[in-house]
Amino acid sequence: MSLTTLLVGKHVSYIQNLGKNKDLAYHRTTHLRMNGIYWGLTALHIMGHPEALDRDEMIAYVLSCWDQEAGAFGAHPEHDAHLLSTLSAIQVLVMQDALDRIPDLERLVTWILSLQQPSGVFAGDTFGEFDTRFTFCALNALSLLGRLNHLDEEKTVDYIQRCRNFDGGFGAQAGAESHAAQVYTCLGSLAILDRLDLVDKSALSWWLAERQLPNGGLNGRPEKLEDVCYSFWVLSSLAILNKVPWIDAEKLTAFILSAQDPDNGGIADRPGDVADVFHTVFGIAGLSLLGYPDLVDLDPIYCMPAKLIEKMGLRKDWKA
Ligand code: GRG
Ligand code: ZN
Repeated sequence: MSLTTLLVGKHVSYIQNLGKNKDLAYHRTTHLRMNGIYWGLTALHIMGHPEALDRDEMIAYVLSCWDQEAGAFGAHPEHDAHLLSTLSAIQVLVMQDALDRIPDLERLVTWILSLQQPSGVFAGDTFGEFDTRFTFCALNALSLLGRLNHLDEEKTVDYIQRCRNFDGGFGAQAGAESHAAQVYTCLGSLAILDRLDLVDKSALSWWLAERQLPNGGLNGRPEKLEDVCYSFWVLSSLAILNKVPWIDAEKLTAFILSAQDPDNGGIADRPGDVADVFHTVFGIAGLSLLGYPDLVDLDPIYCMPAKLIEKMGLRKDWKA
């Protein structure tokens, strides 16, 4: 079957059904539950159906994941707090216009700041694994909470600069190879801090444009397979650099649409694979950044509706 349009109705019911089928996979993914809610809700927002999931139930779930000992959010009730789930919880509360429901904002800000290491990078939790992903989560969260002014900006920027490679890209840690998802987290972090002057824009734009393969899909680094989620990691980075036209939009659109499940909805990493909510949101996000008809505009840094980010006074000037 040739898939040439976005099956909005199918994807909305796919997301609505995610929490209903409590099978083995559901129970094995508790550590991703909060992220999953953010991914599902964001996809619904982009498709213009933000109310397809119950608001009160969602807010109650987020609050049930508050880790009283840490003062931040876990992925599931009784789980330890983590930056990944904390950012998702904050993003969900922003999209539900319920930021004021955070149990203790001051403790939350203190917890996020406490994860910064002497080098400037952030750890994901108190166990100490560090990565530029977590730096981005911390900056994004502090920015949404209006508390960026508490951050040691110089130290943060220093570490991100140490992750910049000869090809213009960025890796997960200083010395690690460039990877498109880490490019997004480093570029997004620098964009939030208004420090895009530190980026080799020409080298990085070329590296990102070279991620497109003859089948239209994008990969995350040289010699790797195409994958729908890079439609977001690569395109959002190009959007931050004002270079989306460097990708062949028609071919990428066709690739994303071909990875849809025409029966049950959802989008997979590539055609023929099983759909999941992660690839569903990042496929739809990619289509929004490509200007696909009738989708809500997405902010490429925050991966939330542009209008919402604008209303919070956080939208950057893309013409700059
Ligand atoms: C607000 C959108 C948003 C995100 C929050 C958590 C986070 C910040 C970003 C995650 C970035 C990241 C590292 C995503 C993983 C992407 C991915 C497909 C990794 C797989 O890497 P490999 O090496 O796969 O297994 P390849 O494609 O290289 O074979
Ligand atoms: Zn993927």
